[in-house]
Order: sequence, then C-alpha cells, then structure tokens
Amino acid sequence: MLKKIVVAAGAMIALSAFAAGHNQAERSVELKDGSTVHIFNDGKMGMEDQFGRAAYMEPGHTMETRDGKKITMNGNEVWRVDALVNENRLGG
Ligand SMILES: [Cu+2]
Repeated sequence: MLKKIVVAAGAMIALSAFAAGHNQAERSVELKDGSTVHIFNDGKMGMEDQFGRAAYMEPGHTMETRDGKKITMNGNEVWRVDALVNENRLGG
C-alpha cells in the first residue's frame, strides 16, 4: 500500500518536471510594438503582450522584430505562453 503511494508520487514529480521543460521557450524575441514572441523547441510560437500576458495571434501573421526583421507566426501557443509567464511570476 505504502509502496503504491510512493510510486504515484514519483510519477507526479516526473510529470510536472516534464511539463515545466515542455513550456520552456527556446528563444524569445522582442517585437517593435513591445510584445514578445516566444519560440518553443518544436518551432511553434506564442505571443506575450506588452503587459506580460499570454496573447492570441493568428498563425501566419507577420510580425516585425525590434531590429526590423520579419517573423511569420507559426502556431498560436497561447496556453504554453500562459504557463511560461505564470512560471516566471512564481520565480520558477
Ligand atoms: Cu505573433
């Protein structure tokens, strides 16, 4: 009985560690309008607005970076950015 509980707890820790790693942005690029595009390790992107909140953007939308480069929105990973900004707020 006790062994089962220990195994379940171990699985939960492994799962949360995986979830945290999954939401890690590979690269974050500041845009001209003050928002940020987060590019995840699978190449999908998600937006963070000027106020540090996850924001919606249509996939295929063209964005301009602060240094004048063009980036095309790949995916719209609102929930991953949401997890990312919440982790940052908690200092994780
Ligand atoms: Cu975007």
